Amino acid sequence: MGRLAELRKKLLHKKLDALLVTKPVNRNYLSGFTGSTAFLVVTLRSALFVTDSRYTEQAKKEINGEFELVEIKSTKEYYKTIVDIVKKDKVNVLAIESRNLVFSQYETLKKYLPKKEISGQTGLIEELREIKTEEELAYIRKAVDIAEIAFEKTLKKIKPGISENEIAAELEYNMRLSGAEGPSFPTIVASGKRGALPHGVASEKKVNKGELIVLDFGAVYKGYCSDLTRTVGLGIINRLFKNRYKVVYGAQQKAISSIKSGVILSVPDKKARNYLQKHSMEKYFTHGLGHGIGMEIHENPSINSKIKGILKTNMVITIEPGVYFNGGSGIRIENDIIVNDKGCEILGKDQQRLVVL
Ligand SMILES: [Mn+2]
Repeated sequence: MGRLAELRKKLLHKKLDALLVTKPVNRNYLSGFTGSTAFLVVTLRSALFVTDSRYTEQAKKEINGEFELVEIKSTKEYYKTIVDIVKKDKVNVLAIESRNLVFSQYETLKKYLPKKEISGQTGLIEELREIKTEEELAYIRKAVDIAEIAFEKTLKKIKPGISENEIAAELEYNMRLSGAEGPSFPTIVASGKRGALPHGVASEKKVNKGELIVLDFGAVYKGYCSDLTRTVGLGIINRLFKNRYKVVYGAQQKAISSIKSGVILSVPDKKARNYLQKHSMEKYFTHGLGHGIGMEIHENPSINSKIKGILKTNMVITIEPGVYFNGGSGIRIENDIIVNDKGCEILGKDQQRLVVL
């Protein structure tokens, strides 16, 4: 079944007559359009792709044939297009993406459609996006490969006295050279004590001998993200750090070995947490184990101990246990995982050995 048909099935099931799509990645997912300004109206019968003259040519090339292209010249026409299709297709309940419609737009919609129900929805298209097609999986695998190649190149440049910012710049430059459209998010390089900040974006701090360096980075390829975290040592690394690293790796492996289609979503997080607990490190693991990746760097499903639902074939998730010692150091190891019927496919290199530069 095509994406539009899947969405209509959901609309019917929820007794919604139409959906106004305003979230850019969802618009791209359904229509194929990669530009920055457009919206979709999907009713049970019609599918409109609405944009202005700046994007008409691009849309003609990109959007799939199920959509009718409508060019508008003003904001007023934006609302008129919606009102017209609501009338034509006898829409009573118009769903909106409540996290992606500005309040003033909602108020204007209400004004134009006083007798219609406007239903705020979240996750309609996001739920479809949880399960990837073979094509999407291929893009994600490539996005991981690009990030790995760039990381290997960057390792050669890491020396005492260079700054975290320089390392991040090198890594992002290398990802671009290896075929990335850009980084999936601002690269994290957190060395020494800064490693205790789980999301310590790169700073002016210089890296020193004896420190662990946490690098969290990813590439975008054909609109799909990768997300990897590597912890490396510089100079001589003390036994305490090495032992902690082993425990984090062990926790990652415990979690990964539990992954299989049909498994309850909260299981991998619990496995990792139990393993850390055995080594008295559980209290230093202060975030969820992972998250879905795809067109967005964080998408469904979340992977934590409270989440409901099950793992399904062709979901793509990160597994990233981390421990953070305030005033000390941080260690995180992250790989990307494709769920399948037999278990899973691990993307990115195995991190058993702590790389010491
Ligand atoms: Mn991540």
